[in-house]
Amino acid sequence: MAFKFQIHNDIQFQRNEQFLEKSRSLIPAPKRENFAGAGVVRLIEDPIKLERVGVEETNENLSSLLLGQDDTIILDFHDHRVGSFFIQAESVGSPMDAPLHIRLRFAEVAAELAHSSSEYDGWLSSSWIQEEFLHIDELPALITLPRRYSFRFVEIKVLDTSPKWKVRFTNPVVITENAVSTNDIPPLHLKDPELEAIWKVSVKTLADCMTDVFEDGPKRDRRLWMGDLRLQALSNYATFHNEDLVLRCLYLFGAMPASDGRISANVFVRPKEVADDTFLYDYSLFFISILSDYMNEYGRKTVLEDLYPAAKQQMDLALSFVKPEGFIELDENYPVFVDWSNEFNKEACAQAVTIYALRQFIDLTRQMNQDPAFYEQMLAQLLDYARTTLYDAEDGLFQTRDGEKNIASQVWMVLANVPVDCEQAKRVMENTLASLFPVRDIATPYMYSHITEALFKTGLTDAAVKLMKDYWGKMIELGADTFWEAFDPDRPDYSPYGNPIISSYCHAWSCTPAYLIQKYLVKKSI
Ligand code: RAM
Repeated sequence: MAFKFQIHNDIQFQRNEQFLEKSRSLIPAPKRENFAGAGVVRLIEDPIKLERVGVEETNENLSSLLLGQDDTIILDFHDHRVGSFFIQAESVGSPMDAPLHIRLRFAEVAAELAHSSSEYDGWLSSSWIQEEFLHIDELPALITLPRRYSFRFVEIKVLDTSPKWKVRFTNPVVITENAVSTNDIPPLHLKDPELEAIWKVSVKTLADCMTDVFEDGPKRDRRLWMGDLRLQALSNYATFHNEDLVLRCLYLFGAMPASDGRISANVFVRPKEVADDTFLYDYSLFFISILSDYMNEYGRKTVLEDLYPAAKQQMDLALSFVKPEGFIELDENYPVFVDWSNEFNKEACAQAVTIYALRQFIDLTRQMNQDPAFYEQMLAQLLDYARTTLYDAEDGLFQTRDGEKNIASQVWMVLANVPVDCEQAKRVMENTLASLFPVRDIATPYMYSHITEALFKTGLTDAAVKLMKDYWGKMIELGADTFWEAFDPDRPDYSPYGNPIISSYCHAWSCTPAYLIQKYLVKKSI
């Protein structure tokens, strides 16, 4: 894990109040749903589940359980939920001569409950751990908590009552408030039940990451990231068709670039809209891609007119990194993300992502009736360098300037249409399968998405479907109700943060099978 926190206290941000006003006007009305009927379960060893931790029903009736010091119950809400948790508590026995003291833990997967927060020593703030300690002076009471939680399981441990009385819990309920509900769209029936299950979990993942913005993860980060938004918006066009939420997010990013024009990698919306002082080269460029995808979907000229200047600024800044020979050299204040792994050289990816966004930008420039000549010339230069210096005709693979050939470079070159034609693109991916597969040391669905799309795009459908099943299908086998932020099939227990208690098991950038299945499998068979 090589994430470096960026802290730039000296950077000033612009604030376009008109755009912010527009973004506020697009906040969706939350859809409230109540979920009761949680079962009581216990943790068991289950060799096929994540970290070998599964659950089994205890067949106990919650209201018949009287709990005293050190007693614990685990409630199972049967699926992933994002919302507020409520439960009734009452004292049973002698008068309540001391407060009730409890600990609550919320877990998206059972494995989280097998760890204790005291073991956590990772680089992300421990404050994300979904654990609360409560003193309750008077019972009966309806226990409510101030935060929104992301979970399937709730563990309640009674730290103390008193020897004179015990506590009884009844009526646990979750109230969820997402922008969409999975009931809004009809189920997709596919001949292949494994793909159908993958589609369903993707849609659930996407829905649970749609609140008043497209969040990256409802458990952790809980903010709008550009890289995640691009994939969420594409998946949303294939499912919920929530135009307003995409627009809201575009206007949020467009409203708050830094004073040098760069759009930040993520923004916060509470208590008020603030752009984070984190900048990623590819994420800034994806503002163009998201706008372009939006225009392809809805074609609203007024939106383009509003946001084109910010898109142009991202492209102009990116092009300032092009060296006279035609390659891109970034500086460390503006790193390219591509994936969490730093085990591979990302230089060729930066070249490809620039070409990818530049093609879209030229198209937007034409839609604005402006002259794209300068950008076309830059595209020709970047393409020429990629097709000659970065392409090794001997083995039909792209390389970095120091000769490294990695999967991510091939994938992004193919997605950016760098190969001269479809046949060459297909050969690049065939060569990738033959000499660079299997994927190693990549642990994000984000990169796996792009690999899968490059295989689909070049017509290698069987390989794409296999990868989707081996990756997303494997998460389901391990117990996923929603797809995870990080997963390495070679090391299923791997957490980028050293402990699953902080990992996000419902993460936006993993929702892409909803998009990929629709675009490359469903549409094709019509
Ligand atoms: C993490 C989050 C987010 C992602 C960034 C780069 O903090 O998982 O989704 O976009 O990384």
